[in-house]
Amino acid sequence: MDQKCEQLLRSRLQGENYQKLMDLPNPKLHRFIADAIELCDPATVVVCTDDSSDIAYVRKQAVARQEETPLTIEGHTVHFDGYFDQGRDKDKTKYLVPPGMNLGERLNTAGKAEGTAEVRALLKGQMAGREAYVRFFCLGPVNSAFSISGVQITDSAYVGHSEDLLYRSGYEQFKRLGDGEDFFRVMHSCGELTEGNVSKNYEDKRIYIDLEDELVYSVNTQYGGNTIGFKKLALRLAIRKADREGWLSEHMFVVGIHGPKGRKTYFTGAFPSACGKTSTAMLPGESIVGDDIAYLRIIDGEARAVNVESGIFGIIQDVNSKDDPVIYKVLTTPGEVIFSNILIKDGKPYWLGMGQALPKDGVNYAGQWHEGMKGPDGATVSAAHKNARYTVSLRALANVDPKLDDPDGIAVSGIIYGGRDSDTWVPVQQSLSWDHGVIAMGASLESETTAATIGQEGVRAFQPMSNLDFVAIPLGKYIQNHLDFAKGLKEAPTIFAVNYFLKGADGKYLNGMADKAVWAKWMERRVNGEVEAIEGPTGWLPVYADLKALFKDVLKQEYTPEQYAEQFSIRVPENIKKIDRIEEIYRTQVPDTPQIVFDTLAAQRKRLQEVQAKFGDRVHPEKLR
Ligand code: SPV
Ligand code: MN
Repeated sequence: MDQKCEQLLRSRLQGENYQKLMDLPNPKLHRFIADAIELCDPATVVVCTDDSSDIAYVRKQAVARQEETPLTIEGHTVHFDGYFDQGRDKDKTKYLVPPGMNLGERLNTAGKAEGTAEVRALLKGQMAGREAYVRFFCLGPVNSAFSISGVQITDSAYVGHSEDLLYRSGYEQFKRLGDGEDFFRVMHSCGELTEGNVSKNYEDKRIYIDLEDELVYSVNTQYGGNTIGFKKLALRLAIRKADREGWLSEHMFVVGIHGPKGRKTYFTGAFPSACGKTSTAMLPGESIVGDDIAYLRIIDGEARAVNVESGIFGIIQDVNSKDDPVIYKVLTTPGEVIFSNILIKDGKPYWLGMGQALPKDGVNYAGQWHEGMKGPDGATVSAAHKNARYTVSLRALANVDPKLDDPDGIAVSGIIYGGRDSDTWVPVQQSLSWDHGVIAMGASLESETTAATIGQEGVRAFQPMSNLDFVAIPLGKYIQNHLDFAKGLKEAPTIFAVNYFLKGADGKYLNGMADKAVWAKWMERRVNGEVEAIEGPTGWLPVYADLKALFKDVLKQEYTPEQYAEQFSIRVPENIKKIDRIEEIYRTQVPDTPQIVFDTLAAQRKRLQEVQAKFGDRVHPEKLR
């Protein structure tokens, strides 16, 4: 360590905090912490190990500093983000790219030198008078081929507390790293706070990701998706690392679906935010490994996946005792839960779609709230924000999978792609091959926008692999990596596409929320060769009799031939239009698109045109037999 760095750390870190940092003999780490202290100027710095007393300290500070307020139920707290800080801010999130790095036009970038100067100027002195926390985490299970070490310095105890619920502690992992330089770094400050303890200068919010140095800067924001460094910020870094090293870093859940005779089959699934991802990962009766981010590697010729995280930062809207009994129980019984941006009245949390009437006043993300109140932007403020969330450890869930921390992960049998699509895809179908699944399902995914990101909702948007927001390499290369992944496998996982949001001519959803459990069981049977399917132009389709039996078995419901016909008839013009849209995007905006993408889409268009010529615009699967 150079002398200046050494002196700075010695003078700014007191007693055991200095020792804890020095016990990690890593010059790059020391330089990072010294730089952050010098730049942001915190009053004190607390270095946290994996020790439960350090973790408890951060949790207590979150309350002491009023970043969180305790609720009536023991262990529950609420945190509020600012009115204009309620989702991931795509406009304010940029990749810092050095000269010569070309990421294509779709990504939001800034020159590394200018961007770094800009964000560092905003961070300057921002921790003054405040305590900062140095936190070590391990992405993926510790001590495994998947593990990536990460360090974050933040002046938010809420962020630190959230990370304790969401990630595996990584101080000991850093010890194993020795003086290795292969780790992610995150520097975060909430910036100046208002009296209500929210980031005041939200217009100067910046989330800048230095891809070359694997370093993230975040300032003037508190919302988890912008500040919890090891969620989407590290995902972007991991996608690049995976590209270099030949594995996949995905916006995917991992779930074990139970089949007959005690069988368990693992699936990963990529859905854009707020499109049923967490609720699929948490299906009653199934086993959850993770709900948001997965790393996939080839180990001994097998596709293996781990949950990068060990907790859930989940959307709370529509969580109710009937549809989501497992998480509902966690949210209503003692244990560690951080609620964010919900409504509070008399120490009790309320959220939209919780299955009971909401109070007409209380405290929410706009402050003291009453029904009909207008926010600072003139819009009517809803009781709770649509992107209100809960943060819990997966270990609190009754159905957490025993392989959560397995260093070898789980064997992936199926991969599911799903988006919010009101008019095109059938509720569930299986791809014709790995390449077809990657291209016509994953790379062709579209989804209507939601409140998880700031901006207009309900707009159909291109969302390849549900990972577009985070893909930090040229998109064509990212797709090629998926195509190549199967080449290293003895047997590729089966790819499926689901659509929970299909609507009928009357504009009403054709499926209930619970139906996804049936599609999951069908996919499990299919992977294990236990149900037949009908080969259609867009993929293999379920046979009515199998779904009827599964509806009865899983949901104790009748499933009529009319429902099947409406849900599973191929909507030919819509599917052709979709191909036109997707092809146009790849042709005009993704210069490095592999040729096989165009070939696969063209073949699908041809198949669609052929069935259209024979059977018309709506084609019942039975006609295809
Ligand atoms: C998502 O929006 O996809 C999330 C939450 O999982 S965030 O941390 O905001 O990314
Ligand atoms: Mn997500």
